[in-house]
Amino acid sequence: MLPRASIHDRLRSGSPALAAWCGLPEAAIPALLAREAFDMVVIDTQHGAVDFATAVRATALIEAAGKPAMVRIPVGDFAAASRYLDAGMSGVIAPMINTIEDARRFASFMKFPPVGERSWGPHGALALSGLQPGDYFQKGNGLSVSFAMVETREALDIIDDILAVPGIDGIFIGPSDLSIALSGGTDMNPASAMVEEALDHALARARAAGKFAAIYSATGERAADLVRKGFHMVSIASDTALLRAGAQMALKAARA
Ligand code: 3PY
Ligand code: MG
Repeated sequence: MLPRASIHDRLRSGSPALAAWCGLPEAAIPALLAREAFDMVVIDTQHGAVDFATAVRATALIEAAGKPAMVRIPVGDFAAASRYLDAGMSGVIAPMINTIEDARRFASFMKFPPVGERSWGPHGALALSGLQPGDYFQKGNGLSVSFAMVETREALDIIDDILAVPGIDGIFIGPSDLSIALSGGTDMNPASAMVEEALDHALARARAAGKFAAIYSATGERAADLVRKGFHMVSIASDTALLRAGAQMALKAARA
């Protein structure tokens, strides 16, 4: 198989990337979704039930389909970011980045010196990239993307500072948590007018900084709106949601 384009090149290609989102603890699921027309697959270890070994198995299977594997780490678990990069993941999404210090700590585990302090040990990444160790060290920082999640008022207030942190490649909006924050804890509506305004602002700031803007969407229809707005990457639903929607559709047809 020909080596695939780097994730940076894919995100800069001008054609928005659509990501699958997996939280079930079974590597065969992301492996299957990687064979559909998604551009990449995200493993969610914040709200999903996937352990490290399962995510590593999934990484090899997603890469075997010629797609980049990405992960969302649990809140504050920045050391996990380096471990997933070592395993060969191409991108990490860190939730609840609410201070400059959060963004700096995340970037430090994502990038080798001099940008960050990532420790050497990319065993899976060498096998999957086919690069020699010295080459991987030189190119490594450009082979992976670091997405800082913007999903609170605090993050919105300092969005330009987060985007300016060396080693942060972009922002990833969490519209559900953002809706809870912007409503003062009274509502969960990822498509509210307040969220809409906030995500337009965040997208514009990311573009002005020359960095990537990504966002989660619950449905394909909503993903189409977000693609039209100009997000570089939009994730769609989740393995659980797709499974439930498929089951409900089939049952409805059977009972009609
Ligand atoms: C959010 O919408 O808050 C997310 O974190 C998306 O998964
Ligand atoms: Mg969230």
